Amino acid sequence: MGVKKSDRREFLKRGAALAGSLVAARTAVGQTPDHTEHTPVAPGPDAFLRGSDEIVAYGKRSRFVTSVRIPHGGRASPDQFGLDFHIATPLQDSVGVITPSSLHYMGTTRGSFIPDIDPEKHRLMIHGMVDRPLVFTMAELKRLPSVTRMHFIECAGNRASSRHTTVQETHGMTSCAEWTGVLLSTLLKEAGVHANADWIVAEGVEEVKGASSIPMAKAMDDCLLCYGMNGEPVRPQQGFPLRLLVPGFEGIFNVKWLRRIKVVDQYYMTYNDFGHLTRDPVNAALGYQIGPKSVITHPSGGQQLPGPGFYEVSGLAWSGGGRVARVEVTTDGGRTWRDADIRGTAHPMAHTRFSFEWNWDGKECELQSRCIDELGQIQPSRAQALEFWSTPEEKATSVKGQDNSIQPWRIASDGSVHNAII
Ligand SMILES: Nc1nc2c(c(=O)[nH]1)N[C@H]1C(S)=C(S)[C@@H](COP(=O)(O)O)O[C@H]1N2
Ligand SMILES: [Mo]
Repeated sequence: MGVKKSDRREFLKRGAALAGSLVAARTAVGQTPDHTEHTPVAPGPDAFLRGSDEIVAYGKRSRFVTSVRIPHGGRASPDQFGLDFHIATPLQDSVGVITPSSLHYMGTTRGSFIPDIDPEKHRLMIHGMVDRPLVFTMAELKRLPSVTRMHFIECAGNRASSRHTTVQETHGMTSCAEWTGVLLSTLLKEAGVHANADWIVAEGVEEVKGASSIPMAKAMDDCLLCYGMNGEPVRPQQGFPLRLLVPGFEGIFNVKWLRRIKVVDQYYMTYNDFGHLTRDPVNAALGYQIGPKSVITHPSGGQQLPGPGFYEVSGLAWSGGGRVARVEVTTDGGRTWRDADIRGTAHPMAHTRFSFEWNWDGKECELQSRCIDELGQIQPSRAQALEFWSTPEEKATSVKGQDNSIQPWRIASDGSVHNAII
Protein backbone atom coordinates (compact mmCIF):
# COMPACT_ATOMS: atom_id res chain seq x y z
CA MET A 1 0.00 0.00 0.00
CA GLY A 2 1.71 3.21 -1.09
CA VAL A 3 0.94 6.51 0.63
CA LYS A 4 -0.69 8.80 -1.89
CA LYS A 5 0.74 12.30 -2.18
CA SER A 6 -1.67 14.65 -3.87
CA ASP A 7 0.10 17.76 -5.15
CA ARG A 8 -0.89 21.21 -3.97
CA ARG A 9 -2.89 22.12 -7.07
CA GLU A 10 -4.95 18.94 -6.85
CA PHE A 11 -5.52 19.66 -3.16
CA LEU A 12 -6.74 23.21 -3.80
CA LYS A 13 -9.04 22.02 -6.60
CA ARG A 14 -10.59 19.40 -4.32
CA GLY A 15 -10.92 21.94 -1.51
CA ALA A 16 -12.82 24.32 -3.76
CA ALA A 17 -15.14 21.57 -4.98
CA LEU A 18 -15.82 20.51 -1.40
CA ALA A 19 -16.53 24.07 -0.20
CA GLY A 20 -18.80 24.64 -3.21
CA SER A 21 -20.88 21.57 -2.54
CA LEU A 22 -21.20 22.28 1.18
CA VAL A 23 -22.55 25.77 0.44
CA ALA A 24 -24.95 24.19 -2.05
CA ALA A 25 -26.01 21.64 0.57
CA ARG A 26 -26.69 24.39 3.10
CA THR A 27 -28.71 26.55 0.72
CA ALA A 28 -30.61 23.44 -0.27
CA VAL A 29 -31.95 23.11 3.26
CA GLY A 30 -33.05 26.74 3.26
CA GLN A 31 -30.18 28.58 4.88
CA THR A 32 -28.37 31.62 3.61
CA PRO A 33 -24.74 31.02 2.74
CA ASP A 34 -22.67 32.94 5.23
CA HIS A 35 -19.84 34.85 3.50
CA THR A 36 -19.51 37.58 6.12
CA GLU A 37 -17.34 37.87 9.20
CA HIS A 38 -20.00 37.04 11.81
CA THR A 39 -19.89 33.53 13.14
CA PRO A 40 -23.23 31.75 13.49
CA VAL A 41 -23.82 30.65 17.07
CA ALA A 42 -24.47 26.95 17.63
CA PRO A 43 -27.59 26.31 19.72
CA GLY A 44 -27.15 24.91 23.23
CA PRO A 45 -28.59 21.57 24.29
CA ASP A 46 -32.34 21.26 24.90
CA ALA A 47 -31.80 19.28 28.06
CA PHE A 48 -29.15 17.69 30.23
CA LEU A 49 -28.83 14.09 31.31
CA ARG A 50 -29.31 13.53 35.00
CA GLY A 51 -26.52 11.47 36.51
CA SER A 52 -27.52 7.95 37.47
CA ASP A 53 -25.67 5.10 39.13
CA GLU A 54 -26.27 3.05 36.01
CA ILE A 55 -24.60 5.57 33.69
CA VAL A 56 -21.75 6.12 36.14
CA ALA A 57 -21.13 2.38 36.41
CA TYR A 58 -21.33 1.27 32.75
CA GLY A 59 -21.96 4.15 30.26
CA LYS A 60 -24.75 4.35 27.76
CA ARG A 61 -24.94 5.71 24.24
CA SER A 62 -26.94 8.81 23.31
CA ARG A 63 -30.68 8.29 22.97
CA PHE A 64 -30.30 9.90 19.53
CA VAL A 65 -28.14 6.97 18.39
CA THR A 66 -30.57 4.22 17.52
CA SER A 67 -28.60 1.78 15.35
CA VAL A 68 -29.51 -1.81 16.30
CA ARG A 69 -29.01 -5.43 15.28
CA ILE A 70 -31.81 -7.30 13.51
CA PRO A 71 -32.74 -10.98 13.16
CA HIS A 72 -31.20 -12.37 9.99
CA GLY A 73 -32.47 -14.91 7.49
CA GLY A 74 -36.20 -14.53 8.07
CA ARG A 75 -36.26 -16.17 11.51
CA ALA A 76 -37.27 -14.43 14.73
CA SER A 77 -34.59 -13.84 17.37
CA PRO A 78 -35.33 -14.56 20.10
CA ASP A 79 -38.05 -17.01 19.07
CA GLN A 80 -41.03 -18.01 21.22
CA PHE A 81 -38.79 -20.33 23.26
CA GLY A 82 -36.10 -17.74 23.91
CA LEU A 83 -33.64 -19.19 21.40
CA ASP A 84 -31.46 -16.80 19.43
CA PHE A 85 -30.80 -17.49 15.77
CA HIS A 86 -28.73 -15.40 13.39
CA ILE A 87 -28.50 -11.70 14.22
CA ALA A 88 -27.03 -9.09 11.82
CA THR A 89 -24.80 -6.06 12.50
CA PRO A 90 -25.95 -2.58 11.35
CA LEU A 91 -22.98 -2.02 9.00
CA GLN A 92 -24.75 0.97 7.39
CA ASP A 93 -24.00 3.05 10.50
CA SER A 94 -20.49 1.73 11.12
CA VAL A 95 -17.50 4.05 11.32
CA GLY A 96 -13.91 2.86 11.50
CA VAL A 97 -13.46 -0.90 11.67
CA ILE A 98 -14.33 -2.06 15.19
CA THR A 99 -17.80 -3.43 15.72
CA PRO A 100 -18.97 -2.44 19.21
CA SER A 101 -19.49 -5.64 21.21
CA SER A 102 -23.19 -4.82 21.67
CA LEU A 103 -23.59 -4.76 17.88
CA HIS A 104 -21.40 -7.77 16.95
CA TYR A 105 -23.32 -10.18 14.72
CA MET A 106 -24.29 -13.52 16.17
CA GLY A 107 -24.22 -16.87 14.43
CA THR A 108 -25.46 -20.20 15.74
CA THR A 109 -25.28 -23.66 14.29
CA ARG A 110 -28.79 -24.49 15.47
CA GLY A 111 -30.31 -21.74 17.56
CA SER A 112 -28.94 -21.17 21.03
CA PHE A 113 -29.89 -20.54 24.55
CA ILE A 114 -26.84 -18.55 25.48
CA PRO A 115 -24.85 -20.66 27.97
CA ASP A 116 -24.61 -18.80 31.28
CA ILE A 117 -21.15 -19.92 32.37
CA ASP A 118 -19.50 -19.16 35.70
CA PRO A 119 -15.88 -18.50 34.69
CA GLU A 120 -14.67 -19.81 38.05
CA LYS A 121 -16.10 -23.21 37.21
CA HIS A 122 -15.18 -23.26 33.52
CA ARG A 123 -12.38 -25.57 32.32
CA LEU A 124 -10.58 -26.08 29.01
CA MET A 125 -9.28 -29.59 28.35
CA ILE A 126 -6.62 -30.44 25.76
CA HIS A 127 -6.25 -34.15 25.17
CA GLY A 128 -6.07 -36.87 22.52
CA MET A 129 -2.77 -37.42 20.72
CA VAL A 130 -0.60 -35.45 23.13
CA ASP A 131 2.17 -36.34 25.59
CA ARG A 132 0.52 -34.47 28.48
CA PRO A 133 -3.26 -34.00 28.55
CA LEU A 134 -3.97 -30.63 30.21
CA VAL A 135 -6.89 -28.96 31.95
CA PHE A 136 -6.88 -25.18 32.43
CA THR A 137 -8.95 -22.86 34.59
CA MET A 138 -9.60 -19.37 33.25
CA ALA A 139 -7.19 -17.97 35.84
CA GLU A 140 -4.46 -20.30 34.59
CA LEU A 141 -5.07 -19.28 30.97
CA LYS A 142 -4.79 -15.62 31.93
CA ARG A 143 -1.34 -16.19 33.46
CA LEU A 144 0.05 -17.23 30.06
CA PRO A 145 1.57 -14.78 27.54
CA SER A 146 -1.28 -13.03 25.71
CA VAL A 147 -1.72 -11.44 22.29
CA THR A 148 -4.21 -8.82 21.12
CA ARG A 149 -5.27 -8.78 17.47
CA MET A 150 -7.91 -7.29 15.21
CA HIS A 151 -9.90 -9.93 13.37
CA PHE A 152 -13.15 -10.19 11.49
CA ILE A 153 -15.51 -13.16 11.76
CA GLU A 154 -17.96 -13.86 8.96
CA CYS A 155 -20.69 -16.47 8.76
CA ALA A 156 -20.45 -18.52 5.57
CA GLY A 157 -24.17 -17.81 5.16
CA ASN A 158 -23.56 -14.07 4.73
CA ARG A 159 -25.16 -13.95 1.27
CA ALA A 160 -26.70 -11.07 -0.63
CA SER A 161 -29.88 -11.43 -2.64
CA SER A 162 -32.08 -9.17 -4.74
CA ARG A 163 -34.72 -9.30 -1.98
CA HIS A 164 -32.47 -7.46 0.47
CA THR A 165 -32.78 -3.70 0.75
CA THR A 166 -29.99 -2.68 3.17
CA VAL A 167 -26.34 -3.58 3.72
CA GLN A 168 -27.36 -5.00 7.10
CA GLU A 169 -29.39 -7.60 5.21
CA THR A 170 -26.86 -8.21 2.42
CA HIS A 171 -23.68 -8.22 4.55
CA GLY A 172 -24.58 -7.94 8.28
CA MET A 173 -23.31 -11.42 9.24
CA THR A 174 -19.75 -10.18 9.63
CA SER A 175 -18.16 -8.06 12.34
CA CYS A 176 -14.67 -7.11 13.46
CA ALA A 177 -13.34 -6.85 16.98
CA GLU A 178 -10.09 -6.55 18.89
CA TRP A 179 -9.53 -9.99 20.41
CA THR A 180 -7.26 -10.82 23.35
CA GLY A 181 -6.17 -14.26 24.46
CA VAL A 182 -3.52 -16.95 24.28
CA LEU A 183 -2.16 -18.45 21.08
CA LEU A 184 -3.48 -21.99 20.71
CA SER A 185 0.04 -23.03 19.65
CA THR A 186 1.31 -22.10 23.13
CA LEU A 187 -0.99 -24.70 24.72
CA LEU A 188 -0.48 -27.34 22.03
CA LYS A 189 3.32 -27.09 22.45
CA GLU A 190 2.88 -27.36 26.20
CA ALA A 191 0.77 -30.51 25.73
CA GLY A 192 3.25 -32.01 23.22
CA VAL A 193 1.46 -32.91 19.99
CA HIS A 194 2.25 -36.31 18.43
CA ALA A 195 3.99 -36.24 15.06
CA ASN A 196 1.11 -37.86 13.15
CA ALA A 197 -1.64 -35.67 14.64
CA ASP A 198 -2.86 -33.55 11.70
CA TRP A 199 -6.16 -32.24 13.05
CA ILE A 200 -7.78 -30.86 16.16
CA VAL A 201 -11.46 -30.99 17.06
CA ALA A 202 -12.67 -27.97 19.04
CA GLU A 203 -15.90 -28.26 21.04
CA GLY A 204 -18.25 -25.91 22.87
CA VAL A 205 -20.36 -26.60 25.95
CA GLU A 206 -23.83 -26.79 24.40
CA GLU A 207 -25.60 -29.93 23.47
CA VAL A 208 -24.85 -29.55 19.74
CA LYS A 209 -21.28 -28.65 20.77
CA GLY A 210 -20.54 -26.36 17.81
CA ALA A 211 -17.57 -28.66 17.15
CA SER A 212 -15.33 -28.37 14.09
CA SER A 213 -12.25 -30.16 12.76
CA ILE A 214 -9.38 -27.75 12.11
CA PRO A 215 -6.09 -28.55 10.34
CA MET A 216 -3.09 -28.72 12.71
CA ALA A 217 -1.14 -26.30 10.50
CA LYS A 218 -3.79 -23.63 11.15
CA ALA A 219 -4.04 -24.50 14.86
CA MET A 220 -0.26 -24.03 15.21
CA ASP A 221 -0.26 -20.83 13.17
CA ASP A 222 -2.53 -18.01 14.34
CA CYS A 223 -5.51 -19.49 16.22
CA LEU A 224 -6.36 -17.70 19.45
CA LEU A 225 -8.12 -18.75 22.63
CA CYS A 226 -9.89 -15.49 23.46
CA TYR A 227 -11.13 -14.25 26.79
CA GLY A 228 -11.05 -10.57 25.80
CA MET A 229 -13.01 -8.63 23.20
CA ASN A 230 -12.85 -4.87 22.58
CA GLY A 231 -11.19 -4.20 25.91
CA GLU A 232 -13.46 -6.27 28.16
CA PRO A 233 -14.37 -9.93 28.65
CA VAL A 234 -15.91 -11.66 25.60
CA ARG A 235 -19.70 -11.17 25.66
CA PRO A 236 -21.94 -14.18 26.42
CA GLN A 237 -23.35 -14.17 22.87
CA GLN A 238 -19.78 -14.30 21.54
CA GLY A 239 -18.68 -17.21 23.74
CA PHE A 240 -17.99 -16.03 27.32
CA PRO A 241 -15.75 -16.95 29.00
CA LEU A 242 -13.62 -18.48 26.22
CA ARG A 243 -13.88 -18.74 22.45
CA LEU A 244 -11.62 -20.02 19.72
CA LEU A 245 -10.67 -17.61 16.96
CA VAL A 246 -9.61 -19.14 13.65
CA PRO A 247 -8.62 -16.02 11.70
CA GLY A 248 -9.95 -15.87 8.14
CA PHE A 249 -11.84 -19.19 8.25
CA GLU A 250 -15.64 -19.47 7.93
CA GLY A 251 -17.42 -18.22 11.04
CA ILE A 252 -18.56 -21.66 12.15
CA PHE A 253 -14.96 -22.68 13.04
CA ASN A 254 -14.75 -20.00 15.72
CA VAL A 255 -16.06 -22.22 18.52
CA LYS A 256 -17.76 -20.30 21.33
CA TRP A 257 -18.02 -21.41 24.98
CA LEU A 258 -14.94 -23.54 24.24
CA ARG A 259 -14.39 -26.42 26.62
CA ARG A 260 -12.37 -29.08 24.79
CA ILE A 261 -9.70 -29.50 22.17
CA LYS A 262 -8.99 -33.03 21.04
CA VAL A 263 -5.83 -33.67 19.05
CA VAL A 264 -6.52 -36.32 16.39
CA ASP A 265 -5.05 -37.87 13.24
CA GLN A 266 -8.00 -37.46 10.90
CA TYR A 267 -10.88 -35.22 9.98
CA TYR A 268 -13.80 -35.80 12.37
CA MET A 269 -17.32 -35.41 11.03
CA THR A 270 -19.42 -33.29 13.40
CA TYR A 271 -22.82 -31.66 13.49
CA ASN A 272 -21.09 -28.59 12.02
CA ASP A 273 -20.49 -30.46 8.79
CA PHE A 274 -24.05 -29.53 7.88
CA GLY A 275 -22.89 -25.94 8.04
CA HIS A 276 -19.49 -26.09 6.35
CA LEU A 277 -19.15 -25.07 2.73
CA THR A 278 -16.51 -27.70 2.01
CA ARG A 279 -16.07 -31.18 3.41
CA ASP A 280 -12.85 -31.91 1.62
CA PRO A 281 -10.03 -32.59 4.09
CA VAL A 282 -7.42 -32.53 1.33
CA ASN A 283 -8.03 -28.96 0.24
CA ALA A 284 -9.42 -27.98 3.60
CA ALA A 285 -7.34 -24.95 4.50
CA LEU A 286 -8.13 -23.13 1.24
CA GLY A 287 -11.74 -24.29 1.12
CA TYR A 288 -12.39 -22.91 4.58
CA GLN A 289 -10.93 -19.51 3.92
CA ILE A 290 -13.17 -16.51 3.40
CA GLY A 291 -12.34 -14.98 0.00
CA PRO A 292 -11.56 -11.31 -0.64
CA LYS A 293 -14.68 -9.23 -0.06
CA SER A 294 -15.80 -5.63 0.31
CA VAL A 295 -18.94 -3.55 0.46
CA ILE A 296 -19.75 0.14 0.38
CA THR A 297 -21.52 1.00 3.63
CA HIS A 298 -22.20 4.64 2.73
CA PRO A 299 -24.03 5.33 0.54
CA SER A 300 -25.81 1.99 0.75
CA GLY A 301 -29.31 0.57 0.27
CA GLY A 302 -32.09 2.48 2.03
CA GLN A 303 -30.00 5.63 2.54
CA GLN A 304 -30.80 8.96 0.94
CA LEU A 305 -28.38 11.48 -0.56
CA PRO A 306 -29.63 15.04 0.01
CA GLY A 307 -28.51 16.23 -3.44
CA PRO A 308 -25.65 16.50 -5.91
CA GLY A 309 -22.19 17.42 -4.65
CA PHE A 310 -19.33 16.01 -2.63
CA TYR A 311 -19.57 12.69 -0.78
CA GLU A 312 -17.08 10.42 0.89
CA VAL A 313 -17.93 6.96 -0.38
CA SER A 314 -16.92 4.66 2.48
CA GLY A 315 -16.92 0.94 3.07
CA LEU A 316 -15.29 -2.16 4.51
CA ALA A 317 -12.98 -4.69 2.88
CA TRP A 318 -11.59 -7.95 4.28
CA SER A 319 -10.09 -11.28 3.26
CA GLY A 320 -9.41 -14.63 4.87
CA GLY A 321 -6.19 -14.69 2.82
CA GLY A 322 -4.43 -11.94 4.79
CA ARG A 323 -4.27 -8.16 4.54
CA VAL A 324 -6.36 -6.07 2.19
CA ALA A 325 -3.83 -4.72 -0.33
CA ARG A 326 -6.08 -2.52 -2.43
CA VAL A 327 -9.72 -1.55 -2.87
CA GLU A 328 -11.11 -0.18 -6.13
CA VAL A 329 -14.33 1.73 -6.54
CA THR A 330 -16.47 2.33 -9.62
CA THR A 331 -19.16 5.00 -9.83
CA ASP A 332 -20.26 4.05 -13.35
CA GLY A 333 -21.43 0.48 -12.84
CA GLY A 334 -18.06 -1.16 -13.51
CA ARG A 335 -16.87 0.65 -16.66
CA THR A 336 -14.02 2.44 -14.89
CA TRP A 337 -12.36 1.55 -11.58
CA ARG A 338 -10.23 3.85 -9.41
CA ASP A 339 -8.19 3.14 -6.29
CA ALA A 340 -9.89 3.96 -3.00
CA ASP A 341 -7.85 5.18 0.00
CA ILE A 342 -7.20 2.74 2.84
CA ARG A 343 -8.09 4.44 6.12
CA GLY A 344 -6.02 3.38 9.11
CA THR A 345 -4.05 0.15 9.09
CA ALA A 346 -4.90 -2.92 7.03
CA HIS A 347 -4.49 -5.71 9.61
CA PRO A 348 -4.36 -9.36 8.46
CA MET A 349 -7.83 -10.96 8.43
CA ALA A 350 -9.48 -7.79 9.69
CA HIS A 351 -12.08 -5.39 8.37
CA THR A 352 -10.30 -2.52 6.65
CA ARG A 353 -11.97 0.84 6.07
CA PHE A 354 -11.68 2.39 2.61
CA SER A 355 -12.94 5.67 1.30
CA PHE A 356 -13.26 7.42 -2.02
CA GLU A 357 -13.89 11.09 -2.70
CA TRP A 358 -16.79 11.54 -5.09
CA ASN A 359 -18.68 14.41 -6.62
CA TRP A 360 -22.15 13.24 -7.54
CA ASP A 361 -23.57 15.02 -10.59
CA GLY A 362 -27.15 14.14 -9.66
CA LYS A 363 -27.61 11.56 -12.42
CA GLU A 364 -28.59 7.94 -11.81
CA CYS A 365 -25.49 5.80 -11.36
CA GLU A 366 -24.18 2.59 -9.81
CA LEU A 367 -21.48 2.28 -7.13
CA GLN A 368 -19.45 -0.87 -6.50
CA SER A 369 -16.25 -1.76 -4.67
CA ARG A 370 -13.75 -4.56 -5.24
CA CYS A 371 -11.13 -5.91 -2.84
CA ILE A 372 -7.69 -7.20 -3.79
CA ASP A 373 -5.83 -8.95 -0.95
CA GLU A 374 -2.11 -9.37 -0.31
CA LEU A 375 -2.14 -12.75 -2.06
CA GLY A 376 -3.37 -11.00 -5.21
CA GLN A 377 -6.83 -12.57 -4.96
CA ILE A 378 -9.49 -10.36 -6.55
CA GLN A 379 -13.08 -10.16 -5.34
CA PRO A 380 -15.28 -11.82 -7.99
CA SER A 381 -18.28 -10.39 -9.80
CA ARG A 382 -21.67 -11.85 -8.96
CA ALA A 383 -21.71 -13.67 -12.30
CA GLN A 384 -18.36 -15.32 -11.48
CA ALA A 385 -19.50 -16.37 -7.97
CA LEU A 386 -22.76 -17.83 -9.33
CA GLU A 387 -20.84 -19.72 -12.00
CA PHE A 388 -18.29 -21.04 -9.48
CA TRP A 389 -20.90 -22.50 -7.13
CA SER A 390 -23.47 -23.82 -9.61
CA THR A 391 -23.74 -24.96 -13.20
CA PRO A 392 -25.17 -22.54 -15.80
CA GLU A 393 -28.11 -24.97 -16.30
CA GLU A 394 -29.16 -24.42 -12.69
CA LYS A 395 -29.63 -20.71 -13.50
CA ALA A 396 -29.00 -19.92 -9.84
CA THR A 397 -30.01 -16.48 -8.61
CA SER A 398 -28.33 -16.85 -5.24
CA VAL A 399 -24.75 -17.95 -4.63
CA LYS A 400 -24.91 -21.52 -3.31
CA GLY A 401 -21.59 -21.34 -1.47
CA GLN A 402 -19.61 -18.48 -0.02
CA ASP A 403 -20.86 -15.24 -1.53
CA ASN A 404 -17.95 -12.81 -1.67
CA SER A 405 -19.21 -11.18 -4.86
CA ILE A 406 -19.21 -7.48 -5.66
CA GLN A 407 -22.22 -5.56 -4.27
CA PRO A 408 -23.80 -2.96 -6.55
CA TRP A 409 -25.74 0.03 -5.15
CA ARG A 410 -27.86 2.15 -7.54
CA ILE A 411 -28.21 5.85 -6.80
CA ALA A 412 -31.48 7.12 -8.31
CA SER A 413 -31.64 10.72 -9.52
CA ASP A 414 -33.67 11.65 -6.41
CA GLY A 415 -30.70 10.52 -4.26
CA SER A 416 -32.34 7.34 -2.96
CA VAL A 417 -30.01 4.31 -2.79
CA HIS A 418 -31.07 0.81 -3.86
CA ASN A 419 -29.73 -2.74 -3.99
CA ALA A 420 -28.87 -3.25 -7.67
CA ILE A 421 -28.63 -7.06 -7.58
CA ILE A 422 -31.00 -8.47 -10.16
N1 LIG B 1 -20.20 -23.39 20.46
C1 LIG B 1 -20.62 -22.76 19.37
N2 LIG B 1 -19.73 -22.08 18.63
C2 LIG B 1 -20.13 -21.43 17.51
C3 LIG B 1 -21.48 -21.47 17.09
C4 LIG B 1 -22.40 -22.20 17.88
O1 LIG B 1 -23.61 -22.27 17.60
N3 LIG B 1 -21.94 -22.82 19.02
N4 LIG B 1 -21.84 -20.82 15.94
C5 LIG B 1 -20.80 -20.66 14.93
C6 LIG B 1 -21.22 -19.85 13.79
S1 LIG B 1 -22.25 -20.57 12.65
C7 LIG B 1 -20.70 -18.60 13.57
S2 LIG B 1 -21.02 -17.77 12.14
C8 LIG B 1 -19.83 -17.94 14.58
C9 LIG B 1 -20.44 -16.60 14.98
O2 LIG B 1 -19.68 -15.94 15.95
P1 LIG B 1 -20.38 -14.74 16.74
O3 LIG B 1 -21.75 -15.18 17.20
O4 LIG B 1 -19.47 -14.36 17.84
O5 LIG B 1 -20.53 -13.60 15.75
O6 LIG B 1 -19.67 -18.71 15.75
C10 LIG B 1 -19.52 -20.10 15.53
N5 LIG B 1 -19.21 -20.73 16.78
MO1 LIG C 1 -22.34 -19.15 10.76
